[in-house]
This record gives sequence, C-alpha cells and structure tokens, in this order.
Amino acid sequence: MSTTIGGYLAKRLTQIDVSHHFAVAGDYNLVLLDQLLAQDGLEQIYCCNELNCGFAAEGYARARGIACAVVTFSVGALSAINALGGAHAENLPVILVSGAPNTNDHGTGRILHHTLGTSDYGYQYEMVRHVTVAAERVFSAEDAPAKIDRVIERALALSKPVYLEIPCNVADLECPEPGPVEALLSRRPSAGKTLDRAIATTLDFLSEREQVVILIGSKLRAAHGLDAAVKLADRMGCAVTIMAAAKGFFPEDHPAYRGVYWGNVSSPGAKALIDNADAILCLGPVFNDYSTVGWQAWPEGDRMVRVDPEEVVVAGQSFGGVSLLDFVTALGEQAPRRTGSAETSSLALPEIAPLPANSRLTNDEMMRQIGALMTADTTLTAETGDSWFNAVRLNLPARARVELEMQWGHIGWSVPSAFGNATGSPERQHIVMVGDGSFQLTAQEVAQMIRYELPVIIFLINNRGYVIEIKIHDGPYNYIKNWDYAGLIDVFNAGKGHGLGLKAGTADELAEAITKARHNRRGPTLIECSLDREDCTDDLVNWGREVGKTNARPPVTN
Ligand code: DPX
Ligand code: MG
Repeated sequence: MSTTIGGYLAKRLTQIDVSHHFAVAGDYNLVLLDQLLAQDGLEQIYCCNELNCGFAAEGYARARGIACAVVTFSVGALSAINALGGAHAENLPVILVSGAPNTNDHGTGRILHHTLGTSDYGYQYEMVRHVTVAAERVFSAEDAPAKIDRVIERALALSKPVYLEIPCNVADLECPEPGPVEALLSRRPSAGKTLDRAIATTLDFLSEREQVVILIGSKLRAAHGLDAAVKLADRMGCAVTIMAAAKGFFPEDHPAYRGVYWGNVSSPGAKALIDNADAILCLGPVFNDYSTVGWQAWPEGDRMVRVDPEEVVVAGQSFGGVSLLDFVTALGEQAPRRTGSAETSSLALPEIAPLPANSRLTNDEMMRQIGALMTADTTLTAETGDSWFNAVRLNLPARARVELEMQWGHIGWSVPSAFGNATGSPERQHIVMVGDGSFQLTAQEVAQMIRYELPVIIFLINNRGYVIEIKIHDGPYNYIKNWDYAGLIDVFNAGKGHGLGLKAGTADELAEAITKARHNRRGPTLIECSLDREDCTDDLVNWGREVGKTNARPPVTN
C-alpha cells in the first residue's frame, strides 16, 4: 500500500488525534494542502495570516495535546516563527510545516520569489532550529517517513514545537503508508535506579520537615502531571499553592488548595505559607522576572525540591533524566503525611459586591460578571495585560480551564489562540479577555470565528491604552488610537456572518450583553467593555512598580 508524502503526514496527524490543521495558502504549499485535504477525518482550517496560524495551532495544542500549522516559504514561515517561539516558551507541541522551493532549483544559483534574493534556501531551516526541538527538510520519498516520524515523536515527547520543510515538487511523491503509530507515542521511562535514588533522597529530605508546601508550576501540564499532583496532595495532606501561570492546573475546590503564590501580589495567605515552609515541592515551575516579581519572590536553596519535566533537584542535588510524571507518581505512592502547612484554612478571595444597575462599569464589576460565567465547561483565555491579574484572582470551579501565555507574553496571542482552542474543543464555552492594545495586533482572526461559527465570547477591555506598560514605565508610546471595536464585527460579518458586536459602559449594559452573547450560538460575540484608564487591579499597580524597578537597574560596573 502506498500514499504520498503529504498523505503520509496527513495519516500520521489523524493517528495522533489531530483532526484539524491550520493553514495559509501559498504557491509553495498548494500541492501539500491538496494532499492534506484528501485525508478523511482531517479538516483544513484557514487563518488570516501566518502569525495567527501559528497561534491558532498553539491554542489547538492546548486543547488537544498537539497541533499542526501549514504555511508557505519565508513570507509565511518567518511570521509563524514568532508563534513557534511562543509554543516553545509555553511548552506546547506544534508541528510547523512549510512549503519550499522546487528541489531542482536548490544549488543552481537561481533566484526565486519569496526568498531573500540570494540563491541560498537553507536560511529558514537555520532560523527555525532555534525555536524547535527537531527540524527536518524532506527532499525525497525515501527519507520522508523517518523524518516526519522523528519530528512528531520529539514534539510529543518534549511538548515543544518542531518543523518540517516540504518542497513544492515532493509533496505528492509516492511513499509507503504509515505503519502503527504506537512507537511515536511511547514515553521514554526514567532510568529506574536514578528515579529510585531521587525518591529515596526526597523521602529522606521530607522526613525531617513538617511545614511542607506543594507549589504547582505551568510546566506540570506539559509533563502530563496534573492528576499525579492531585494524588500526591491527597496523600501528603499538605497545603498546595499554584504559580500564576499555572492558574487552573490544580482544582480550586480541593481541601488543600491555598491560592496563588506570586510575591507581593499573592492571594491572601499564600505568600506566608511559602515564606514559612521548611520544604517546598515545586512541580514544573517557571521562575522568571515576572513570576518572581522582579526576582523577589524566588524560593531557592535548601528548602527546595524542584521537579522539572526531565530533572529533579533535591536541596541542590540533581537527578537528571528523571521525568516529572514518573517522579510525582512514585512520590504519590510513598510520601509521608505532612498536614502542618494545611492547618490554617483556605483564605478565599473576597467576594465582589455587585454595582447598582446603571452605574458606570468598573473593572471589579466586569470581573464579577465574568466570574459568574465560569463553569466546569468554560475555557478562559486571558491576554497579557491587566487580564492576567483579573484572571488569576477568579475563584474557579473544578475543571474550568484558564489559558495564559506568561512566559512569551506576546500581546494579541489570545484571539488566534482561542480560535484554535475552540476549534479543538468546541464542546466547551470559550471566553477571551483581551485588552484594546492587544486586540489591535490580531483582530482579524475574529473573522475566522465567524467563518467557522464558533460561539466564543470576547470581552474587549477598552481602557484606552497599554495600561500595564503605563504602570511599569509611562510615556506617550503607551497611548493608542481608539477603534470602534464592537463595530468591527459587522465589517467581518460582511452581510453573512453571525458575529455580534456589543458595547457595555454600565453594569446593566454588560449584564444584557452577556445574556445576548449566551444566546448567540452561531458565531462569536465581542463585548466592548469601556473602563476608565485608572481603573485597574491593585495587583497590576503593585506588580508593575516592582517590575519597573527591576528593568531600571543600571548596568553594574566593576
Ligand atoms: C504591551 C502591553 O490594552 O492591555 O491591560 O491595557 O495593559 P492593558 P492592552 O492589551 O495593552 C497591552 C500592553 C504593549 N507589551 O500594555 S502588555 C509589549 C509588547 C508585547 N508583545 C508584543 N509587542 C509589545 N508584550 C508583540
Ligand atoms: Mg488597554
């Protein structure tokens, strides 16, 4: 039995539960797109540009565990590289497939369109290698299966992006059908002896400590450790805090849950728990300048067990090659009971009191109404900006999901990512919180939500500027041109779509708009929430001040 190179890739995608791929057409990938279209069970979904296409795939990977984006050479792929950087930073397996010049033109000195105007066509591959964990250029039917399989296996094993380059004249070459997929999915188990030693050392470490706290980080999901972490918490009975980027990665109705640890903007009581702990089990943390609030909230040293996807460090002693999942699972079967830190009860975030109906809309009232929408079936995608702080302070029902992009922090990410996420998990209610500044980068992808009739609810927070930047360091560059955001939706509908654009300037206008949004099941609803520029969370102000100070450190001279 034989297929084509494109057919081989298409079949492999369906075997790994990818039933959609995101694409922007270009003459270097058209034949490949034909091959992908021919595969049963694989839908082709179009994006407005390649940056959005990469982010849509990134969002699909959040919903489905892996995703694929198909673009054309250079003019497309170089835009997608930014989104691939995001997928790398956020630990999401995205397969970027780029069309490429005809193989007969390589090495001939001929100049081709969509290139730098030199006859070297290897630069894209060289660039993309920095933001992927595996990259392959397919030049023949003989090498295609092994190269395609290798990048897919790496993406799944490491939860990171990968790259395939398929020249325009090889996509339809005949090649063998793919065999069973199991080998690509099998996880490499941790070396038994190293795992045993890491566990023994950790048990020893815990035997002398009473105030143990688990701190959940954002790499826990990528390492498939969410359920194992709950089992560990059940067994130990200690307090559990999460990092902001891991919002929703531990059930907030669990008796051990004690809120978000984020330095001076932690939930009530969470900072004291970490500060007073004599042992902190950090599962998949990312300590960067933002998460440590300018290197202040950075738990280090002898109290730490840091569990990374491929390494465990116990009080400074490293165990390389031990997988997070194996370690947390094994510890969940052997760890001692340590209830000391959980003796104080959870300090719930204060309830927000509703505003009288016709009062001017405030940030708090907006969040009260958005919070009331959250159920087990909701996925909230929250953009960089004050939406981070707003999302992090929500009290979440179990199984509600929050998607953040706190490591890469590309404004405009949320709209295309939510488009991809909603494509991958249409059974969930998707909500986006996005600032006016962020929205201006990728607004056109709302048109695809209209095209594919996805009932995403977008809260567009119009505070007339880059308010998070204003709080970090103010200047004229933080003030943007205002748009008629709600009015855009009719432009995108173009007489045929079911998108709805609404404006809310008061509490009751927002309530009414939300009711309409919930009834609009055949397209997105954008609700433009008008807020005063000064009306942001206290957390943003306090965090912004500290981050601003860190950015302003003068160079150290000796
Ligand atoms: C920038 C940021 O309006 O949100 O809540 O008003 O801050 P807030 P907005 O969406 O503004 C976002 C703005 C300009 N960051 O405050 S966070 C710098 C930046 C970035 N990504 C890219 N370019 C610039 N994060 C692609
Ligand atoms: Mg703004």
